[in-house]
Parts: sequence; C-alpha cells; structure tokens
Amino acid sequence: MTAVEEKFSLTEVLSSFKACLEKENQDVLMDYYISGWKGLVRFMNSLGAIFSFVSKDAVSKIQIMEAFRKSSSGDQYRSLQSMVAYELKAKLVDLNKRAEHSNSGCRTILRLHRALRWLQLFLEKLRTSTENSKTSVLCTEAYNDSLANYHPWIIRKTAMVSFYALPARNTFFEVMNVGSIEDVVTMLGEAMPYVSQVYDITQQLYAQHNLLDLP
Ligand code: 1Q0
Repeated sequence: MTAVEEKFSLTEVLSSFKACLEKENQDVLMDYYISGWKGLVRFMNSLGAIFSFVSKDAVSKIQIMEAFRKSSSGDQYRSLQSMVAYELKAKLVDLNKRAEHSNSGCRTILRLHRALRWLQLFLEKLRTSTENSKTSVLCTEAYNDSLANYHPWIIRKTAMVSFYALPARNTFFEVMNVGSIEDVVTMLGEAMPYVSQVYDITQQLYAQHNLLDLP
C-alpha cells in the first residue's frame, strides 16, 4: 500500500463536499464536487467487484465532467451555477428528449446529484444504526427512497441483488478508515451537514431552472 492510499479515509472524501461550497455566494465548485465523487468511487471499488456496474457508470459521468472542465469552455464549468447558466444560454441542454446534447453537464450532474441523495440517506442510516443492523437493509431503504425512483426495473433488480453482497456494518466502519465506531459516528455527524448543504443548493438550483427531470 502506498503512503497516499494509507492516508485515504472517508473523512477526506467528505471534506471535498465541505470545500465545494464557496464562502461568499454559496456556489458549488465543480472541481471539489468531482473530487468528492472520485473518492466515493474508490470506496465503492474497495467493497468488491460486485459494484463495478455502479462504479463504471459513476466513472463515466465523472469523465464527462472532467472533459468539460478541460475543454476550451472549461471556465464556464467552474461551478454548478455557472454551468447551468452557460449551458442553458447556449442551448446545450436537451430538455425533453436526448438528442444532440445527450451528455450535457446539466443532465450528467443531475444523475450524480440524485446519487448524492442516496449517499446522504445511507450514511445517515449507518450513523444511527445499531450493532444488529443489516447494511443490505439500510442500503435498500436508502435506495428505494432515492435513486430507485429514476431507475428502470432491470437496474432496480440488479441493484437490489448486489446489495445482499454488501459487507457487514463493522467492515463498513473499518473500510472508512476513520477510527473507532464512535469516531465514525462523530465524523459523520460533523461532515454530513455539508453534504446536505451541497445537495440542497443543487436541488434548489435545478428546481429554479426546471431541470429536475432532464432526460
Ligand atoms: C456501497 C454500495 C454502493 C451502492 C450504490 C447504490 C446505487 C445503486 C445504483 C445503481 C446504478 C446502476 C448503474 C447505471 C445507472 C444509470 O442508468 C443511471 C442513470 O444514468 P443514465 O446516463 O443511464 O441516465 N445512473 C445513475 O443513477 C448514477 C448512479 C451513480 C451511483 C454512484 C454511487 C456511488 C456511491 C459510492 C458510495 C460508496 C460507499 C460510501 C460509503 C463508504 C463506506 C466505506
């Protein structure tokens, strides 16, 4: 294991979501948002190959956003707010049906945004869980209350089956690399409000521009 991998903990990943929020105007900064997701994908990969169908999709969405950031219009993608303003003004978003702008930044971030809601629900359940709680049940409940509403039957089915392969609660806490269970509970209690804030601001931004149902 390299020094960098050894240091890697969920605390650092969640701190990206804190760093996302620009102090003055509460803009959600894209680079930190992306780096938060990259960290989450690393955690998911460490849980085993069974989740590769999930991580592949997350990675492809991260790559779409990185490409926008590196493109000649990269500055327009500095924050979620500037991206929405730019793509809408330049008519770069397919609003009703996927067509020539099938992978716009707006629709790509919307998918990650919906997944962030799952993460929020799941980590909150984990934080308040007890020794006997089953991670597959916590994960299924969080999924049914969030992402499942946007997934077709076949994906829902595959997701549900894969949740049975989730490691036990203790393993989850260990993989987070934060410390004792008490440390994890404290860390989540401190970090999750920032994730919620990023979620709420994004939700409001998308609602304001009628972007919550982008195809
Ligand atoms: C921890 C177990 C992970 C469980 C993840 C639950 C979500 C299941 C989602 C199933 C997604 C299936 C793949 C394809 C979906 C796409 O069709 C869909 C829509 O996109 P599109 O382009 O077809 O319109 N994509 C999505 O909905 C985006 C899904 C991204 C999910 C990313 C989830 C990443 C989560 C990582 C968290 C790691 C664990 C955190 C806890 C750490 C504790 C050690």
